Amino acid sequence: MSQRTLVLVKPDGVQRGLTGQILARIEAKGYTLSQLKLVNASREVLEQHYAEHQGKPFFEPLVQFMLSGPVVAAVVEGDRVIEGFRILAGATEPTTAAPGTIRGDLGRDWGEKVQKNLVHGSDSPESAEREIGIWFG
Ligand code: DAT
Ligand code: MG
Repeated sequence: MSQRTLVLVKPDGVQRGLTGQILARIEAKGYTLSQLKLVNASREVLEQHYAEHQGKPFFEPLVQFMLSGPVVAAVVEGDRVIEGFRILAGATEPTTAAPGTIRGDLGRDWGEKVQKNLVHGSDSPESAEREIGIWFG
């Protein structure tokens, strides 16, 4: 069944010039980009987006990182795309993300409090609809 998910290319991905490669992997997999924009996120948007992590020690560094430069936000569509994009992205920690994944091939740890792990992908249909609403209204 066709689904949609929210994908973000985080500030590290945009700053490193990896947006094209990341979007190309999504398209090569056969998923469809249905909405796409480059945006400087506001603190309000980020606090809503990361609401589940409020109160955790990495929350404020994470918000600061996400405010550090523009992000690319996309709505991506396809059968089982929510699960499929998370597999394309790889595990949260770039160092241990499997080779062949976006985070495993293009990311690494940088000795900082925040995981600069290049991309975000929604983790469930409920999260996807909530996050698409936050980023695209
Ligand atoms: P994911 O992005 O794989 O869905 P998540 O939703 O658990 O991971 O966390 C959101 C982001 O927060 C993640 O991409 C990087 C950061 N993060 C998560 N856990 C962290 C930790 N223990 N230390 C530092 N940053 C963390
Ligand atoms: Mg998550």
